[in-house]
Amino acid sequence: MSPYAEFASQDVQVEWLAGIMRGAAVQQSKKTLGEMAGLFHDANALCSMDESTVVYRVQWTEPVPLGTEGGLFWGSTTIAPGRVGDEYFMTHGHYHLKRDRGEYYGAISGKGMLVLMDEDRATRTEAMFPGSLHFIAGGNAHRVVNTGEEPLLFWACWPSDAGHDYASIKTQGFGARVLHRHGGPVVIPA
Ligand code: PAN
Ligand code: ZN
Repeated sequence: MSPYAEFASQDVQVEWLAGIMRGAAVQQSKKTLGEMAGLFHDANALCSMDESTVVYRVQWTEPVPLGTEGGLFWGSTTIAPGRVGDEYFMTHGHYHLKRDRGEYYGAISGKGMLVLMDEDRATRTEAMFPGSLHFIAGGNAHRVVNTGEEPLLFWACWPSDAGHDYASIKTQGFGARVLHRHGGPVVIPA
């Protein structure tokens, strides 16, 4: 049987502008400040904050089993506004386990930066704003930073066999951080 046959019976609806997915197949997760310890550079600032604060939420659907070659996953991410010290709320960030797998991000509301890092740690950013579309080429670690005062919402589409390598980011970080300086975001080499 085709690995895609089951998808015909899935029933997922989206509210595009709200980033909400509905249906039995929809999965969701959230990441709190406590779960992100070690990712922000100012550990003291983090200590003085409520560790149950939700930094971002993700909803997604996996119409084929994780690891299936040729399928696609679809989801939304909403990052709350906020900072840990001078560092904006952001996603954990990851490489794909299968390094050559790419991804699309498309921003709906809010503003921020997509931080991209290749395997030589060369790091660059792309501005995210309502309507911005981002092709993340294979081999690039990706993280989104909310530099605004509203939630930052984007949709994403990624290959079902991409997988997520969080450990490399946890241990080595990105080659740059986006920090609040002189009233706005500045990209600082790390
Ligand atoms: C996205 C991300 C999502 C959350 O769906 O998984 O924005 O970011 P982290 O996975 O870094 O916590 C994606 O890039 N999928 O591959
Ligand atoms: Zn990804």
